[in-house]
Amino acid sequence: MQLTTEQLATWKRDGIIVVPNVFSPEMIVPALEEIERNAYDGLTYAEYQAKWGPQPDALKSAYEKNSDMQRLAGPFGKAVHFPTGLEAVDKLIENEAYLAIAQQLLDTEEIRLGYGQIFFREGLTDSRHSEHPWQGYHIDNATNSPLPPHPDWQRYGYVLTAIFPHDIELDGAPMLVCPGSQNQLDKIWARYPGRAGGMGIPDLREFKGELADPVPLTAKAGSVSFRSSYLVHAAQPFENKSRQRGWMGFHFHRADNDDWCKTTRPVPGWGSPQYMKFVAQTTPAVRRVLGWPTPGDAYYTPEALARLEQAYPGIDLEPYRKTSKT
Ligand SMILES: O=C(O)CCC(=O)C(=O)O
Repeated sequence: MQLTTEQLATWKRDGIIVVPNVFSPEMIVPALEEIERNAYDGLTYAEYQAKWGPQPDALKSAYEKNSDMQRLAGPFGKAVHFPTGLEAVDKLIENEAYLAIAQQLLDTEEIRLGYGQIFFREGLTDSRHSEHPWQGYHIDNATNSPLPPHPDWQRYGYVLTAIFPHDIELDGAPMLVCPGSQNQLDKIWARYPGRAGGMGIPDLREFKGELADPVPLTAKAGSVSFRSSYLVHAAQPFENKSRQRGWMGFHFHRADNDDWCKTTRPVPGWGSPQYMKFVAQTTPAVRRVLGWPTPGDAYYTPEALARLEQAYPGIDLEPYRKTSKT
């Protein structure tokens, strides 16, 4: 999918774009079902609301048994980090149109995955926001980078993507973002120098007239938001408590930033069964994003291919065989 000149100009100016129709309903609907059942202890959203809506106290004591980290994926969240083991969710990264957009924004064909995560909030249980509307503004760079934001945000920042499996409306707690702030961090840094890769603003009102006013990140199912890791944003409460708001996020960086783009999250390591299963079944394009040499690379000798076959049972090595140099 080729971005238009206008989309590229918006990216450069705002540090965020929402691209519609990147994912078809055939890809999104099964992913949403998996995300809901993962979030609600096997229930759909409708079943969860019917069961727990009438008993808020019991709901609170039930979901509070789940750790904060698990709750990133919903009140009863289980799988959180990529590869989640949820088949339709993990497969979202195989959409080549989606990867092509990340490549264009990072201005290189060699992109790498820093991290992937389900992020899910819902009205009955949500408290993942600040008390006042001027609080909570921050950048997310520290999730994958210990280096402070650099003035050249396109070269050294990374891209956080959010794949929307359902519509996000104004009353469903859309994220609030300050467009253009990725390019204005010097003003904040002068007053509130961040720690390592991170930066937070105690009171957004201090930057009135300097940073753009926050705008809500509403979106349609199947669209994807791409934002700079330097973009200032915050969470807001649900206006309508009968809403859920979820996405699958993948964070991409340039391969030549890979040395310092390491996630702080406890991801399933490359030797974990779910990682190995995913890698065995995915596409060469995704393996490349995970750091495998591209098909055609000198790595893929017949001997190396035989070893890969043993290491990743069931893997289709045809794309590597066809182009391997003997
Ligand atoms: O939930 C939101 O809208 C914002 C979340 C957030 O600030 C973050 O993920 O860093």
